[in-house]
Amino acid sequence: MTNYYQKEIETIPREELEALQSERLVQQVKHVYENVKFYRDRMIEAGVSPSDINGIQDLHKLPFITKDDLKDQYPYGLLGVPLKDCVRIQSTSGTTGKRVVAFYTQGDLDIWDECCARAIMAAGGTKKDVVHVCYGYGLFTGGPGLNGGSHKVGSLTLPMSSGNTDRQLQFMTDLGSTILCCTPSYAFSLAESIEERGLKGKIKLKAGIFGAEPWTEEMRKDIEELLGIKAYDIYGLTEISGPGVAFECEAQAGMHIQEDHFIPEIINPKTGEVLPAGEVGELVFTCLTKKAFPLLRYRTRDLCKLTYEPCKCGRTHVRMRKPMGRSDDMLIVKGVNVFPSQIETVLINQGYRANYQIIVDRINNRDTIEVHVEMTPEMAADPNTYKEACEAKIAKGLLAMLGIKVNVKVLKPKTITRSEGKAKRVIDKRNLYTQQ
Ligand code: DLL
Repeated sequence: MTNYYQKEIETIPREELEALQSERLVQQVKHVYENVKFYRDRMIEAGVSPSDINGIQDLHKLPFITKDDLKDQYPYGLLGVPLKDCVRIQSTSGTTGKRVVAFYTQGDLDIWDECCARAIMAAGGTKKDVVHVCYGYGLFTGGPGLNGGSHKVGSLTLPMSSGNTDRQLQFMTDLGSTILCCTPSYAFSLAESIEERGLKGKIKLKAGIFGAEPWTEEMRKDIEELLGIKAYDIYGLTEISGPGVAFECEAQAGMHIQEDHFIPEIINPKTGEVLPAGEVGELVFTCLTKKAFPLLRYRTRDLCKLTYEPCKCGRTHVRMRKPMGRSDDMLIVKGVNVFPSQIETVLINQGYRANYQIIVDRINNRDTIEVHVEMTPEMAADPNTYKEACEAKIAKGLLAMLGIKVNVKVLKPKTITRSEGKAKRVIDKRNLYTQQ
């Protein structure tokens, strides 16, 4: 039996859903035009006024907003309400130059929690469950999002945060956790530890809600088998709220986008043209109900496709398939967003030149990241240069910049192959995205 948190809205006939979206869009456009100078200026520039937006059929008239706009408007330029009405911020993982700070009113948090509650119930969650949340807590949205969702469902919530495997396993076995929420890589790592310690008979897990990074069907199978659970995918991004923008139901055939709150579009990333359903392109979101940080036509850079085919679970909301790649150069390593430009900044600041390579792999379902960089000829000629000390210093700089541990290899000058065209800086051996 399908388990819903808000059955009426989750299974609403599409015609009614579209009418609701139209009504909300008209209100939202008015809200941002009146309260956010950035939107007003952009709309005037594009020759659109709120009276031109009479429903979702007019969405395409609005200009796009990009991550660069968020950077330019940092920190308060996109606020839709007075700061005194905001109660929380969250921020993107491990970045400095590209940091996004998102604001929430209490109402925004309630909606976000409801979105996560829908995801938990779609994974079979009830009041009787023990929801073990080991996404990071703090600025990252994973922990707070699933935590809030679990409270709404009424489940017992374990706010574990990430790391400290011994403690995770102790609580999991002692308190009988039934639903595990974390990145798929951490789920795999926990599964391995459970096996190694012979704890499989002691765990009561039945489901997992895994997201925040790309993962394959093969990895899903491995985790399901090792833990004896059903593994559900969950998608979201800080800019739009956090986890729960879309979630998988028991059909495991794409993630339902919560269309009463977010309108998705798929566009050609080069031209901005809106593409018909079923075509692969960049995913764009318009927030219909968020008040503090209301993004309209936000370009996510995630490539994917949508299907409006009815789903077996009875939910009518459109489904997105797993993201199939990025239209920018962002990597997600160990669940953390990493831009090659950040790595370059650390290297250049420490006196290296841009002769470097980033090698990312997933070995035994665990991400690894290695940076190879050449010494400058001056460093190589200096008898006081110690390779190991240089490597340690770079690794420290990268840890501070990215928040993750990176293996560093400092090489002799001229050892990294020079390219004749664009330099191939990133070698991602993971094959995380399937292209069909
Ligand atoms: O990762 C929010 C989140 C937390 C989602 C917990 C799910 C679970 P950001 O750090 O802002 O937010 O990163 C957002 O992560 O644009 C995608 O590229 C990627 N991503 C998120 N979920 C998935 C997923 C959180 N299920 C960026 N599959 C997004 C593939 C995902 N990629």
